[in-house]
Amino acid sequence: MKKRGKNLFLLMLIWGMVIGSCVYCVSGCSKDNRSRDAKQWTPESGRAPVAGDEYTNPSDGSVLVWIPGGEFMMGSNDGDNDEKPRHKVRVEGFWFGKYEVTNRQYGEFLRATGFPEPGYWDDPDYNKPDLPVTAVKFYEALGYIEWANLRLPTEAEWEYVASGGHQYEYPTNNGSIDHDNSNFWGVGGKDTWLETPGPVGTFPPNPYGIYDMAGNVWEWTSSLYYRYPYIETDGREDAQARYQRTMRGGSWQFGTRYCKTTARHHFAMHLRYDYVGLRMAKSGAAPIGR
Ligand SMILES: [Ca+2]
Ligand SMILES: [Ca+2]
Repeated sequence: MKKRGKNLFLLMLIWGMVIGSCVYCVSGCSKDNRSRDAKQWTPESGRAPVAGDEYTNPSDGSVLVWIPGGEFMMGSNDGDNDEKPRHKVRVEGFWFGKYEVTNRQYGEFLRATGFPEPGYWDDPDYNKPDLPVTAVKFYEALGYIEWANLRLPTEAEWEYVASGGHQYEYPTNNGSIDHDNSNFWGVGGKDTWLETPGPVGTFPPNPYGIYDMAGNVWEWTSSLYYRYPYIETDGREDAQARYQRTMRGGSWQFGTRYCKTTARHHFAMHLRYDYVGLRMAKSGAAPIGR
């Protein structure tokens, strides 16, 4: 009886291990499936987007990544005067462009609307389909977002994503910057572009899965160039106001200090330069695409 009891115990132990393994496998597989499913989100899914979800905008093909809302410290007390003071800002969840807007996308916009071509549109150093569109005036960016049913990110949203959830000094994959993770002035490593932008998505993405926030082309934001603290409701998000607009991230023609997460730059809305492009965003409160 004693031996039979021992065998029974061993049998139950083995059976328990088998059942446990199956449960673990099933739950693990389910988790993997959920992760895969979560990558693509549509309005018809009937669920709220979660971190890492991607949505492809039907108008212009922009791939947007869901950024969960939260608080972060905006600005820097060690940077330029316009970055001071460092202060807490809260942003709501929103969609943010995975890539800078490309020439391919901008070409669709031009054909659909008859807007004037941006600068360098006929220059082979700038006009390849996978390069970011450059030399776009702010007013032309407004035309693009209306056509695409999207918007520009606010300065706070841009910096929130740029900080990578880790208060990164540079908006890169690891918080530091070099020619293996960004296209800024000069060449080296994977950065082979001395005097032009490179194809979007060439370098590793940041922790949110976003490409080319450091360098390549500057990106227009919707925000007027006001002093800090950033207060969304103080008039700086007035789309009709005529004043300097803020751009972020540096470009192929600027050094690393301009690529910093907190660095701010600004231009008048009617100017175009061959190092200024744009990136899309979309609010998440209302159902997408309606
Ligand atoms: Ca370069
Ligand atoms: Ca950029």
